[in-house]
Formats: sequence, C-alpha cells, structure tokens
Amino acid sequence: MADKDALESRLEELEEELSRTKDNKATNKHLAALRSKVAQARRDIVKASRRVHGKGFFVKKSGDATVALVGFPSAGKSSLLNALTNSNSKTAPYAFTTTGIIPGTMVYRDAHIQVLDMPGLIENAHSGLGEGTSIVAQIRVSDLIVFVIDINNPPQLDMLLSELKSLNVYINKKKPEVQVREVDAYIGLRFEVNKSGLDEQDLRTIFTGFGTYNAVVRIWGKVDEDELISLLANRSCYINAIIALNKIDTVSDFETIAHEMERRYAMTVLPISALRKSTLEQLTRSIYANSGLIRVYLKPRTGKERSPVTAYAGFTVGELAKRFHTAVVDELKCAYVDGPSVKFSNQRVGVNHTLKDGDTVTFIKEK
Ligand SMILES: Nc1nc2c(ncn2[C@@H]2O[C@H](COP(=O)(O)OP(=O)(O)OP(=O)(O)O)[C@@H](O)[C@H]2O)c(=O)[nH]1
Ligand SMILES: [Mg+2]
Repeated sequence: MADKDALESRLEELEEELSRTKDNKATNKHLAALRSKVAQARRDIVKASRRVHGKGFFVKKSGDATVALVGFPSAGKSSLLNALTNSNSKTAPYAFTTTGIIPGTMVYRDAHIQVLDMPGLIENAHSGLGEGTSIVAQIRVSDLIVFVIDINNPPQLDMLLSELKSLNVYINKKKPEVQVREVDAYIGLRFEVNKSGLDEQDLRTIFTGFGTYNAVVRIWGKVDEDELISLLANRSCYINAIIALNKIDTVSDFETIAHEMERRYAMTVLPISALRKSTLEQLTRSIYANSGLIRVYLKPRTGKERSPVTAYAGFTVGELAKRFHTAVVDELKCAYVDGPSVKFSNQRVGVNHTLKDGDTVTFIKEK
C-alpha cells in the first residue's frame, strides 16, 4: 500500500471532487461512488497510521478521569468533543472523518476530564479485522463510555452493545465476584458459594477447561457461561455508560424518542445537539457524576479557607490524605468532616471513613 502522505493527498483530491460535484439526479450515482471511495481512502489512512505508530494510536490517559465517545460514523462524536472541550477535531458531513483517537480536556467542577473522540469504526472489531481492535483497547481503559447516537437511528445502539459484548466489554454491570482458591490436595472442585445461576456440572466443565481440578470456588453474583469464561481468562472489562442522543434539532419530538430509549435500554439518556452548546449542560453534569469523581474540600485546622480537590467515589479519609497530603499520611490520626457523609457538623471520623461529594475534611495528626 502507498505511504500515508500519498494516501492523504488522494483523500484530499477525492474530497475536493466531492465538494465540487453538485447534488442532483444526474450525479447521484457518481456521488455515491465518490463517497464510498472517500470512506475507503479513510480506512486506508487509518491502516497506514497504525503501521507508522506500531501498536495503533493509543492515547495516554491524563487528567482525573477518561471518557470515551463511542458511536457510528457521522453520529457527531467530533462535533461533541469540540463542544465539550478545548479540542478541534475535524467534523464533516460524511462518514469516517476521524481516523485517529483525538483527545480533549473538559474542565468541570475543577476536575480535568479527558474526553476521547474515537473514529466511527467499531463494527467487526472482535474479528480483529477493523481498526476497532485498538479502539477497543482504549475503551477498556476508560472510566466511562458516552454512546453518541444519532436520534434518527436509535438501533445503532443495539449494534454497538452487541459488538462490545462480543469483545467481553460489559456495560453498566457490576463485576461478579469469583474467588478461586486452588489447593494441592485432591479435593476436586468444591463450590462453596454458587450464585451464578449455572449448575455445578457446567461449572466443572468450565473450570477443568482452565486446568483447575482441585479448588474451593465461591461465585457471588449471577454470571453466564461466556462471562465466566472471560472473567477467568482475565479478558473481561466492566464499564459504565450513558447515552448522548444527538441531533435533537433534526426531529420534532425528541422527548418521546429519548424516553423510549431510556425505557428500552435502562440507561441514562441525555438529549443533545452537539451544535448547540446550550443543550450540553445536563450531559456535562452526567459525565462528571458517572465517571466516578467527587469534589471534596480540604480545610486546614486553623483558618477558614477551603480548597476544592477532585477525588474518587468511595475514597476514604486515608486515601484522600495519600493523594493530596503525603506529608500527613504517616501521622494521620483522624479527621473532622462536615458534609453529606456525616451526621453532624465537624464530626470526628477515622481514616477508613468513606467520603461523599461535597464533604469538607480537616486532617488531624497524632501529637
Ligand atoms: N443537525 C445537526 N447536525 C449535527 C449535529 N452534530 C453533528 N452534526 C453534523 O453531523 C456531521 C457528522 O458530524 P461529526 O462530528 O463529523 O461526526 P463523527 O461522529 O465524528 O463522524 P466520524 O468521524 O466520521 O466517525 C457533521 O456534518 C456535523 O455538522 C447536531 O446536533 N445536529
Ligand atoms: Mg469524527
């Protein structure tokens, strides 16, 4: 295949021809052919850039959390990235405009959230054929998926979900806890706890398939065969997702479609228009709330100044100290906390106390 520069200039020529060609009956067929050539040229560029960069186009994680925009070509992912962040990802009215993974940073409540614009190439990723494989690697390390769905085509979501499932990416599902303690003695397989919903015969087949013959096994949650296999193989990934239902400006009754989707998929649906910033407020809030971030305030023992910091849901006083106040960690005795996680103001709590969004914390060192 030709090198990337040559491919890019060919793409430019095709795009120019496309923009020059008027859209009418006589040119219909020619336009369709041109569009598919453009799409092919973009795929070729993606392939070429993969070769140049070796592993693909992996973007390093940065900021407090990483959010992946996932959707079909032309759903409006790049437009949304540009509206949410300081980035300037190319957008265009044809498919496969974005050929790499493009990062941007969204600042909300003092948190820096990395937003990744993905090329619209997810289909058939599991076969390892499309460029989807490297995209999926990036999705796996993200803290949240925002499915960008064109409101004119809600079934796009079915295809995205089934593709992710075949890649062992489980959406909005708690990771089932499976404990396997292998033992040297010939005890066979003992299923001490089995809440999987699978019978022991099936479980035996799966475990012996992994070479486990003598072990005490506890399965604490519901799980089907495929999921258990990917769990045991360490291939599964559990990630939360919300839906940005885009292009609401193109339909007359977006609310009905949004409610229907919410009901059908049991997921949070945010109706937006990536081209109108005023519609993005709720989505922004939802991204923050679902990426596992909280904001707490640090207050010194003396003085009233509170400084906001970004922490993670489930953080304890001890973990907060480790992250922001390494100096106090070793001598940390307790903390005074004010806010949603405590019953009364300035409550004294231990290092294992779990914080909530909006708490104010004062560390107390041992004397
Ligand atoms: N009317 C309308 N058009 C939109 C909206 N969001 C995006 N578009 C248009 O849809 C087309 C595709 O948008 P992109 O942002 O390039 O889509 P994408 O998902 O990044 O597409 P690929 O990079 O090809 O995967 C562009 O012409 C955008 O201007 C929207 O909310 N309303
Ligand atoms: Mg794009």
